[in-house]
Amino acid sequence: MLKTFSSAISPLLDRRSQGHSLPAGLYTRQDVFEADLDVFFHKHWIYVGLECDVPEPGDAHVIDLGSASIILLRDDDGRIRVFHNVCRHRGTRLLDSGSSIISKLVCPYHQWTYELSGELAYAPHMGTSFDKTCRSLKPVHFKSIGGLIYVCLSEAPPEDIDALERTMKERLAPYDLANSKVAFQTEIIETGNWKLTIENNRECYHCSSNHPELCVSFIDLDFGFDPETLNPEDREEAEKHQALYDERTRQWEAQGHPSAAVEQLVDCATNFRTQRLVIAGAGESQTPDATAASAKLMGTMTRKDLGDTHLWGHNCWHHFMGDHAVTTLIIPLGPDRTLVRTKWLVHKDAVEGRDYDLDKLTSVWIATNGQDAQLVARSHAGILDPAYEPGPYSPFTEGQLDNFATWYIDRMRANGY
Ligand code: 3BY
Ligand code: FES
Ligand code: FE
Repeated sequence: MLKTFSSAISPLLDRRSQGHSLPAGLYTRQDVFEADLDVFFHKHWIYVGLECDVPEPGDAHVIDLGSASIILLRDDDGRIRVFHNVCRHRGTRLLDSGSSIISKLVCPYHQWTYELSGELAYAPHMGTSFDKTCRSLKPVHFKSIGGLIYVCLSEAPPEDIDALERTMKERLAPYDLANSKVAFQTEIIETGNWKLTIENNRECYHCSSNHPELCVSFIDLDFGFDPETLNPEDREEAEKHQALYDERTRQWEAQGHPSAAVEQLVDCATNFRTQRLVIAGAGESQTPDATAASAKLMGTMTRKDLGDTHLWGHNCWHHFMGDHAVTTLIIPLGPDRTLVRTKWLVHKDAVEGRDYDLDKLTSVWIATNGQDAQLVARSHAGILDPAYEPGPYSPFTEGQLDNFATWYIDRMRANGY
């Protein structure tokens, strides 16, 4: 059945009230989903994968982004390239979604054949006057930021990715992500809107009652910071955490490890935040007992006690620790369907069974992702109910959700909605 909408998107944006979750339609409507894909996944910088997804020349990795599809590959000279997955003859998709190994890019339709540099090498039956040079694959704007691949499908990508690049190049260098390997990866399809997935990730209000495994190693800094309603025990706990953060951050910074928070949250196109987080308990890693899962540390790291370099953007969150990293990206598939792709990285020479135990490495975030998927589904289901009305964010633990909603509305406006 054809669905029509009585109102355009703009009145819904108008209805957003500061400090509150979004009007239902912004989470649930098909036209908003399509606008979101266009604005936030085609016109903004998004994180799509890693240099180490394509470690060798000829490795290719296709990422579908709504109606668009891109190919991340390593060319014969070892350089990373990103192309639109669209044949320059009649537009056919060149490669299927996922990873493959190729020596050339051959279109299955009429065999137009491209070098890994994107140049068209072979186009049968096009005549002698046909100029192949203007039919190379279309490149996609991309940046490798310390081994994380960010792309922007727009012709004029936002320039304020610079702040992210500057900050993270330095912070990520010791992890040498380009020389890590993907030890494990999962894909979950959450039955909820992508903005609920992001909102869920930006608060830990829900952590203590939903994430027993994560809470062993994760200290929520926002925990109960409401001075009026905190009972003395919680207040003491909160003050202890704050003191711990202050002390560790000062020590790490003094030792040359950038740790203080850097963020670009509102009044910007590229939304990110990073901070070196303190790991609880044994203090080494997000594992069941907070000790390192991999005996071989990441990159040039020599210490396991440098906490968790946390980074998030509007379609991703990452945790970089001494022994491993966990990196997650999301791609909206529908108003109520969101792909959540998580990768666990270890040093490229780390050997499973010898240097690390896969279950110890992955179990905390496998459990956490499963719990979050259920929360997002429940949240979306409730928002579909006619009884839903936008509710108030906690000023103490949900400030980042308010920032995200504000940024979302601003960026929709900036893009003509
Ligand atoms: O950003 C994260 O990964 C954490 C874990 C749970 C909620 N969030 C603050
Ligand atoms: Fe690709 Fe014809 S569409 S060769
Ligand atoms: Fe969670």
